[in-house]
Amino acid sequence: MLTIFPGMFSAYLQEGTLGRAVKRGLVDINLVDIRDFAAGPHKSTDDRPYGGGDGMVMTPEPIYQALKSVDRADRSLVVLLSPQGETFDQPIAWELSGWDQLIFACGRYEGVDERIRLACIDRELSIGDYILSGGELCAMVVMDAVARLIPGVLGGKRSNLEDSFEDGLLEYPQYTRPRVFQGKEVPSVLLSGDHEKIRLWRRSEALKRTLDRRPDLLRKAKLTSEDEELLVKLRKNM
Ligand code: 4FV
Repeated sequence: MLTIFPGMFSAYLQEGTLGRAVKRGLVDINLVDIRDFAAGPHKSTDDRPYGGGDGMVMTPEPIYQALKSVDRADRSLVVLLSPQGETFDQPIAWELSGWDQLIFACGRYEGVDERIRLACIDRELSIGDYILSGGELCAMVVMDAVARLIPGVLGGKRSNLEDSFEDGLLEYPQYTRPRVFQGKEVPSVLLSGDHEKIRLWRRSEALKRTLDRRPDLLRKAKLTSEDEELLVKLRKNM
């Protein structure tokens, strides 16, 4: 992580899936403070934009020197998080999980000097069409999605292959104890022990939910002939 706020990552790297992955040595996180590479008494990392206008721009030199300070693995990719980037999604998470090293450049202010983009950045990613105050949260989002795909990070048998978007569909509804909550029962099929019936119900629910909420995903999803049959029934009952 190349950032002027390394402290933003500390707590996140202690907790949960990623914290465990770091403790188990499955993922190695290196926080590089760009300000350590800034010159001058104030170690400033930003300046006014040429051509005028509001806000400040991150100066290229400190970012460049911070990047140069990183020991590069053979298969290493430099990622800039910015609203101008490609929209991040699960297929991109899989792609990124295939690299040995990901170096995230976290912008602040109005963004980074364009020459950093041209000189140092391999991939530019956006986490969505809205403006945040910095790239750090975006880097955490991408890092979290990628880390889950690293073998062993999700621990033992738990596979991420059932997650939403893995096969392009939204995930089916999940239930756990108690059997009755506020008068609402768990669908009986889930209590039947009939694994084939449960598998079919879950697939149908995933297709229904995707059809209702994200029909755009259905066009891209890998659907089986069984899925197509289920969709015919679902569309009939809509
Ligand atoms: C952003 C996004 C994002 C823009 C200016 C940081 C901010 C500030 N990055 N997806 N959405 N970045 O809003 O990736 O420097």
